[in-house]
Amino acid sequence: MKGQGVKAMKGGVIKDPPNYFRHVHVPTADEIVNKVLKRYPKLKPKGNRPRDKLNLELERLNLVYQIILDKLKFLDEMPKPERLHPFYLELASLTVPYQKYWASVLGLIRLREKMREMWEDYRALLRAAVSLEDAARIRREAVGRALSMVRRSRGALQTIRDFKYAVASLPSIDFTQPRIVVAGMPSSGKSSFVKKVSTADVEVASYPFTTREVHVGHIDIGDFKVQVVDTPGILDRPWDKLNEIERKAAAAIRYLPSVLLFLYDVSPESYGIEDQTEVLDNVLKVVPKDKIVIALNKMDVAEEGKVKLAKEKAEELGLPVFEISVKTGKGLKELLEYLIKRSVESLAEEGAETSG
Ligand SMILES: Nc1nc2c(ncn2[C@@H]2O[C@H](COP(=O)(O)OP(=O)(O)O)[C@@H](O)[C@H]2O)c(=O)[nH]1
Ligand SMILES: [Mg+2]
Repeated sequence: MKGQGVKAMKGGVIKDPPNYFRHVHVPTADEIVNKVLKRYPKLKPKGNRPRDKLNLELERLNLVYQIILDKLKFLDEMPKPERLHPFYLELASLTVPYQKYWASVLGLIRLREKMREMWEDYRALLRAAVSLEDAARIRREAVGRALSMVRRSRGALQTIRDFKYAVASLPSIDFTQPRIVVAGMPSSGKSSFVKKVSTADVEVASYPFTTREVHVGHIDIGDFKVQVVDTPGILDRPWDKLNEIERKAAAAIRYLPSVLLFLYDVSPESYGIEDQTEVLDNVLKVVPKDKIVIALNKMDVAEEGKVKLAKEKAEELGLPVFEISVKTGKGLKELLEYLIKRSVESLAEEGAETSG
């Protein structure tokens, strides 16, 4: 080993894996082969002397190996799984198991090393060639072997590409900063809440296996940048109606919240409180109870009976309850202060756990 390829294994936790992966280009095998086949025939001898023709063979050899090794440079940017938060590993693994991703990276790093050695060997052979025919034969063999190695890497490259796209399509979450996750039935006011309390632009991302958009907002408060994350179409369906993959995707939500806000919609048009409580039960399946906070939303048009039922449920569970209206702003300040305080405390506890 010449110390190359080791770079990929170094480095700390990657803060924004989707963004990181979006900016690395992972070529397909065809892309590499086609680039070689396109550039390689364009080389012409500098003159007509036998020496020029011999040089041409050397240049051809070098060009082919340079193109391939250059295309494989991305390997140095591929993070080992330990550098990705389990939230990303678990979700991306629903597309490509992260072990398979990493095995492919390591396999290609070994192949690249082998290729460098081959390049050196063939260069030496070419310099020692006894005739032009001999040189051409060596060059053909060197190029043929290199290209067939690339073709055999098709699967490994595709695996890495699939993993890359799987991570790149996930929402950007900074796990070193507090996260407030918002759950509740459709139309309970989740997106409205995220938009209302966020100071900066709200980013739109996708969450796997739902067609709906996830909104991620931010609240800057001195030392911290609190993230507010919407969860549409994930925990709001009955658990037994989810397929296995959706269930795993829903379970990965457990990594997200420093604190989870569950919204009850208490307006006349809302779903029944019992149906909404089923969604809360789903939340309780994946998120620890001590991270959950309840708010009754749409108090500006509240239906008394619903308020009573929802409050009873929260009290029965021993969870904190707030009464708010995202529309008028009523109760939002108190709730937000509480959520921020709790999320910062919870982050400190996470830190204590991971640093032992
Ligand atoms: N009256 C009233 N309407 C609200 C309130 N909060 C949200 N809404 C409305 O409820 C509807 C659904 O809100 P939305 O944020 O899209 O819910 P989501 O499906 O949980 O993301 C929208 O028409 C909102 O304007 C509220 O406090 N009072
Ligand atoms: Mg929404």
